[in-house]
Amino acid sequence: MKYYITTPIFYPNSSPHIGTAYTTVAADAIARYHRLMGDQVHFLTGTDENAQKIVRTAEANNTDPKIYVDGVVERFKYLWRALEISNDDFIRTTEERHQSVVQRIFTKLFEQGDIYKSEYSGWYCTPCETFWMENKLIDGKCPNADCGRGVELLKEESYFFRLSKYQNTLLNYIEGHPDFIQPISRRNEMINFIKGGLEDLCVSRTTFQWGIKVPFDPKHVVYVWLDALINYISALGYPDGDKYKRYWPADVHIMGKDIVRFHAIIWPIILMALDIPLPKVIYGHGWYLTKDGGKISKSRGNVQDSFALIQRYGSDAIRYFLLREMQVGTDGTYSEDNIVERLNSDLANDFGNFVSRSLAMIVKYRAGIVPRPGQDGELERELKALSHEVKKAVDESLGSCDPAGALEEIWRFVGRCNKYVDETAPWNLAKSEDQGERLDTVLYTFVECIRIMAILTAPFMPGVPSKICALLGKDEGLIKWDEADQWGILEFGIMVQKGEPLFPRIDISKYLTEEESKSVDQNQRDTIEARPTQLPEFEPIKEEISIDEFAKIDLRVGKILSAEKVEKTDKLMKLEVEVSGEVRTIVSGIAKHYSAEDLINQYVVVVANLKPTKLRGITSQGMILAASQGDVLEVLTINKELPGGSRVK
Ligand code: ME8
Repeated sequence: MKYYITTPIFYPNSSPHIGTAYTTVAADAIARYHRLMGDQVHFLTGTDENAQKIVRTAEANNTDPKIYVDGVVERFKYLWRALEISNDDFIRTTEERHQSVVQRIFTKLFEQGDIYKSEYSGWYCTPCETFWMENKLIDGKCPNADCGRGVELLKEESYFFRLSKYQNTLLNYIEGHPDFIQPISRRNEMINFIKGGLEDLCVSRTTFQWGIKVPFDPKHVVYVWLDALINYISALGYPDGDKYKRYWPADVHIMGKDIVRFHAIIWPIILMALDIPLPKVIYGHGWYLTKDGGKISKSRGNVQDSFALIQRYGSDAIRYFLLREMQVGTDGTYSEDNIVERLNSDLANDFGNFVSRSLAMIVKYRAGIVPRPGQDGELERELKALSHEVKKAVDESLGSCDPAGALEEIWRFVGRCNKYVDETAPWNLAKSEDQGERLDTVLYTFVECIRIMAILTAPFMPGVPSKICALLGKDEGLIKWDEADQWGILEFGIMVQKGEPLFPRIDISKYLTEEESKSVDQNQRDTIEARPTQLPEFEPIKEEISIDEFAKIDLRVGKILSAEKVEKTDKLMKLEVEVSGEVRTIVSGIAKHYSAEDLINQYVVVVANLKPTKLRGITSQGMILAASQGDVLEVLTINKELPGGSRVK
């Protein structure tokens, strides 16, 4: 079976945050689940770059929009890697493969009369990239519940898309397809909205030039939402690409509730006008709010550094928290003490502890060798019955985009397994000789429970299976979704290890402010381990260059012959460096990090054709390379003794 899932393409006007991470992690868990089921999955995410707000942000940063977005897009990609997002493609709307499809569709819709030229006179909210008619504004401000910001008056020649023409067809479609918009609350909102009447949509702008040009009237750029929605098919190579033929229609577009309207109205109408099948499901989840109830958003400036969170708690724990805390159809509350609470209770105490406890008992009572089980008793039969129930419920929840529901079910199983340990009390069985076979059954059941937990949690916490498989001395072939409610899979006689705890407990007092930590239960403060430090803020990657441009830089190995600090500075070091048989003077800003003795006789990398420059009256004939981040700096050295002058390329 093919399965095509998408996230929204996010605006790269600033770094990704917990909200954008939620959508992407949720889509990732669903994509991973389908892959485990054996489906052929295509998972798309990306960035929405042709927005007016991008122009504004770039201007505010005194830079060109493309250079600006290139930097931010790197941060998106980096966060997705850190969160182990398994997307198959990443589309940027500044890519030619997207732009050409948008132009083709715009032209087609114009030629068939669905797009026409007129004049727009009304308001525009740049943060929401939305047109508003005067009568919709609230106190002259953007009526979006989560916005309320100032709007701007526009009066410009524009192209319009005939939404009104498709109003009834769309309404009939939604009413005839109860699963099309989910959950039901969103579906009802959309039905009411459409019944209120659809007006034709302004789909081009002339007051700025950043964006995709209307091919037959290039003073217009395409309105960002018309452009953005098309990503779901342009990325597949619409209309002739193999991927388009294989994967369209999408099985689910997942997004936050703020943008369901665009996906449930504009997008289906574009597709209807093009005579293309509609996506099967449009799923609008809730928002992550702060403890005070405000939406986490870039523009509100209440965004947490997601990189630091991952560094602090680990990607699996953050994924677990995000997916568990947002209940279907409602909003979730994000706070760091909630993360710590979930991590310590669900992951460290319930899951991690079961794994370590049970493996420790196998090590202790059977020298780490998984014993041959005897006959099942009542408790084993109960556990097995529960595993069937849980797997079925997890399949249903993930089938309806409800990761929190799925995790709740899985933790019902985890909870039952912990209870099984207490009920069977292996430490008592180990005391009496005639209970040997019973103990074997219990210990064998433990490893089967661990195997099942590894399978069930794999879509949510992709780091877990490999760790568990290593403890069981198996490879990841053990993770088979079909076997999540099968028993007797692991062979007896295999050797297991106790290993490190899967999820070390976190000492919250180390991370929370005093006031926050007061609100957390005292018994959570005992700790085994705390994790350190922040992940650094990386500089964005610079504009792309060609290999020829790079080849202009002549890098050579140089040998440092002498080094001395430049007087009256604390940063500069004067070096005499032998490069290609000549001795050069190079002034370098490394004095805070190195003493002269550290440097002498080191082989370093020199930019040999850099124009000489004067620093503190000394002519510096080149530069040496060093890596730096924050306060740390390290000069690049070459270990092998290559003669000074060797090329570095
Ligand atoms: O709307 N809680 O991009 P965007 C949960 N480019 N999810 C949140 C959230 C929060 N607090 N804040 C943001 C756009 N999100 C358009 C989309 S698609 C063709 C174009 C998530 O960068 C949620 O998925 O403003 C929301 O819909 C999306 O980020 C908005 O991202």
